[in-house]
Amino acid sequence: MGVGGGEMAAAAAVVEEEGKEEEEEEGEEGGWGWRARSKQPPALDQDTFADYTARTSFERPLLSGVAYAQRVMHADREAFERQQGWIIKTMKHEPSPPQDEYAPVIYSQETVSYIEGLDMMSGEEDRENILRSRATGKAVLTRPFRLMSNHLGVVLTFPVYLVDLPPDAKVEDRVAATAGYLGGAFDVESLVENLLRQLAGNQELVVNVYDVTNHSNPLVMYGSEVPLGAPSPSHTCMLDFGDPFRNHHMICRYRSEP
Ligand code: WA2
Repeated sequence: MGVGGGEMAAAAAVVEEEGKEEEEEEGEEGGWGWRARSKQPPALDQDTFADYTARTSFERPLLSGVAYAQRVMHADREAFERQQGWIIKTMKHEPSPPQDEYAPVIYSQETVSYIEGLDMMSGEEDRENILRSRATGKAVLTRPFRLMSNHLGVVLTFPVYLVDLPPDAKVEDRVAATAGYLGGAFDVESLVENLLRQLAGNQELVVNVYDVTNHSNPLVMYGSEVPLGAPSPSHTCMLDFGDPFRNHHMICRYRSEP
């Protein structure tokens, strides 16, 4: 079951498609960096992002919403805040204390507009994901954690670079070329609950989702802690959220008679 790869490919298409049409006449550099920097007025703004992501959300039915966070160095913070007209806040909604760098959300799909203006590096799981995505150039997934929606879920992060990098680019070159981060959340708790609500006789079904990246320490992503080797007949299937370094599976069974 491929729930992830296509999801983010579709999210990444937000970046790609913006670049495509004018790539021929404007030169080599692809992606969104050159466009965001070279257009006056900028080609991308919150309304364009919200409109495009809303129109393409059917491509990412499992993501609760996508957003773009910009990489801002501390030296550039004041100018950034003046230009935006707001102050970078932490994920606890407090003004951000000084940091080496920040990742404030500047564009968001309306479904996750509550993360607008927040420094996504102020949350441990989001921060680790941001650092890993820009160091590898790949889409990366967090471990399960409580999202700002207050539901258990995971976040998929995709780095955006200012220039095209070769696949074997050094980590420090990747970091230096980083423009920002495109990402979205899988709100697994509400996904499974909505699914179960639609199933006839949902009272009889028990669903558990685990992050089994470390097989000896499965992390609960949905459902209560129950032994993995279930006694009653069950069906197990793998889930693919788009990060090949993380493994997940889902176990479905009928609730055994008391
Ligand atoms: N998106 C939605 N809800 C969240 C969340 C998140 N992160 N983190 C906690 N709750 C803009 O990786 C960059 C999305 C973070 C991207």
